[in-house]
Parts: sequence; structure tokens; C-alpha cells
Amino acid sequence: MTYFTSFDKIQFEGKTSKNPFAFKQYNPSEVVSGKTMEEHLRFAVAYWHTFNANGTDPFGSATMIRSWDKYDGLDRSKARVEANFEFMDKLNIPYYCFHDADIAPEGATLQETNKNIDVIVAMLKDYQKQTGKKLLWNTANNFTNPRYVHGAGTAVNANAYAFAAAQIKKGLEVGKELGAENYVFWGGREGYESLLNTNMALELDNLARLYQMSIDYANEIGFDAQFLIEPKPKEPTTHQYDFDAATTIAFLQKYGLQDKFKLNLEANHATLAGHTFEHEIRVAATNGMLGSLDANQGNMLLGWDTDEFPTDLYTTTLTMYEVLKAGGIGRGGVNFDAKVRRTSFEMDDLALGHIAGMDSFAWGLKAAAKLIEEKTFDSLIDDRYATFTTGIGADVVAGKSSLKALEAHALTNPVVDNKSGRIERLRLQLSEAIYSV
Ligand code: XUL
Ligand code: CO
Repeated sequence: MTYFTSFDKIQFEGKTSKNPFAFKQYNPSEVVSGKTMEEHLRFAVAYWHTFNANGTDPFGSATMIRSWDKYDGLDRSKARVEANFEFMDKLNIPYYCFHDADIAPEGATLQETNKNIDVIVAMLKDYQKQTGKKLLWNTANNFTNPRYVHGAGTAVNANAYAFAAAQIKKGLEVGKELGAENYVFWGGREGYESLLNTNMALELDNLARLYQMSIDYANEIGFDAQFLIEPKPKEPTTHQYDFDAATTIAFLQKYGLQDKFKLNLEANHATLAGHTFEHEIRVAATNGMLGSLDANQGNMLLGWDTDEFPTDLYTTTLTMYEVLKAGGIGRGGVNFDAKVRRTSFEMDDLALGHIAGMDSFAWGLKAAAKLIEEKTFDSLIDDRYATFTTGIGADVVAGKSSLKALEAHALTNPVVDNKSGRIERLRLQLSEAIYSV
């Protein structure tokens, strides 16, 4: 059965093409900075936004027209599997990602839910084998069910904590079965609404314990995926513990978990935290913690997570600039944690949304590679920090200085010769690079 009937395989047609169902920038086999675009970008479809989301918002009911919605229950889950692989094939997307709750209906009991999951996982495995498509990551949905109203890994109730652990255990087994590259933890309910009823110390200790148990179980079953934590400052919880990259890294370091985890960073989560996406990537990369990317963008006029497809070329360029500088995305990828707008309700919009995101990232990759090749920013940075390469500055960097030595230097060198940071010039150079590719 065909679910997407109005377009075939999306081809690269180049910048002059006017065909909406063609790539203008994403040319998978084109080599940029020593690797093909496909190797750099490792695009993934987010199952939940593409195959589950129905367009509801707090004020309105479903709008999405979806060809698999003629089925129900497990039959609909099976149809979504077929649609997923057809979509990945037609869009030339090598990876996909899902929550347990996305792929199979929840049963009346955990046993029943796991049975449903097993049916779908067998099917996914079969399709992966036939198509060569891969699982970038899976995760447990430990936030939708009302049992997690007071948290999952930070639950106030040990029975809810146990249920979350059971879902993670199953998730690790599923990840192993499907050869997932990564396993993600996103703590939608791991936070608090009010300190007046919260034992923060216990909640954080318990969360770390759950992470440690997850590492232990993955080792026990021989699942060697990269573990990722996805920071987000708020929504749905008022204050989430994994607030941003820096907070999450500090948490992992406190509990001695930093070598077992990396970060899955999301653009709209960065902006909710008051950061840019490139800031979050730089913080992670500087600490050796860059794992994977959830690609999307927020609406700067709104204060919530709108998960729009990324089309802002300044951000995609700066994102890929940071990724290239970090030496690549490793086992991670660029997962479109993005949903078409409620008003974009036709089946074709799913393809058009992904094409927009893929072309925008390919564009950003090419512009970033050019900026690096031409040392547009590097030469200025080298110049800015030049005083740390000789004399007293070199001593500081070598760890050979002291307050006394620095004071002696300051006493005999009273003039600090600062130079302009050239922000405006650099911003124009960024624009020039984007418009030149
Ligand atoms: C929520 C979000 C999640 C995670 C996986 O904002 O980003 O979909 O990516 O649970
Ligand atoms: Co996400």
C-alpha cells in the first residue's frame, strides 16, 4: 500500500529548480569538507511529529489528514511503520527516531503494552533489513501517562518510578534489537512546579540512580548505544532539572556519569533557556559532550516550544559551523524534532516540511564549510588572543604564572592595547557566506 501518493523519490535538482518536490541544496553524495552531505548530516525522521501528531492544540481539535488514520489500534501502528519506511525512502532520509508510545498502542497492562511493542519491533526490524534504514535513537515516553503527573525518574511515588524504570528497560531491549545508534533521555516531567512540596535533593539523587541502573542494564544486555540526555528548561514542567547544556553537564559530573553520556541538543529548547542553539553546541563540544541534534526552530514572538521546521539559514549555518569545528556529529545525527503547522494539514506538507529542513541544513553546511575554509572568523580569533601565545600570556596558558608575576607585569606594562571586536563586519561576512553558496 502507498501512503504518499502525490510524489515520488525527491531528487536533487539544484538552485535553479522551481519544483517544490526537489532538493535545491541537499545533494547527498556531494562532498563538502572531506565528507558527503549524507555523512555529515545523518538526517532522521521524528516518528511522533510525522506519523502521530494530529494537529490538536489547547484550543482546537485535530486537523491533519493522514492516510493511515483509516485504521485503528495495532493496525494503525502497522500502517505507520509502512508509511515511515515509504517516507524515508522517498525523502532519502537514512534514520528515524521514536518513543515507545509512538510505535505501538498502550495496553491495559505493562505486559500488554510490551506485547504490542514486540509486534511492531519485529516489523520495524524486518523493514530495516529490507531497506537499510536505521534507528538513530529511541526513548521512553515517561511523560504523557497520568501516572507521571508528579515525575518519572524524579517521581514522588516509588511505584511511578518503578514504572518509568520498566519502560526504560524495555526501551533498551528494543534499542538493542533494532541496533539503535543512541538512546535518549528527555525529562519532560523531571522537574518541579513548586519548591514548597518538593524534595529536590532526593529527586536529583533518584534521577542519577535511574541513569546508573540504565547504564548497568545496557551493559548487562550488551547494548552499546551512546546514551544521550536532552536538556530543556521548562514545558511541560515549570522548572526542569536538565535545564540546559551547562546544567546537565554539571549534574552528570556531580554523579560521576559524565563519561557515559553525551547531550542531545534541541534548537527550540536552547531558545527557551535564553540561549542560541550554537551556544548550546559550543558548551557541549567544549566539554566533549556533543552527541546529537534535534533540529527545529521556535517562534521568537512566542514563549513556548513550537517545534517548527528549521528554515533560518543564519541558525543552520552557525549550527553546522559548530558541528564542523567539533569534528562532526559522531554517532548522532540531525533529527527533525519538528512538526508541520496546524494549518499545513495535507499529506504533502510532511514532505515539504522535511525538504525545507533538509535544504536549510545543507545550505548551512555549505556556508559553514566555506567560512572555515576561508578562515573568515579564525584569523580574527587568532589575532584577538595573540597575547596568550608569547610572554606572560604564554606563561598563563602553560600554568606557570602567579598573581605575583602577573602583578609585576601589570606594574611595568600599564597600557592595555585593546582592538575592536569587529562584530558588524563579522555579521556581514556571515551573510556574504550564506548568500554565496
Ligand atoms: C520535547 C522533545 C522530545 C524529545 C524526546 O520537547 O523534544 O520529543 O526529543 O522525548
Ligand atoms: Co527533542
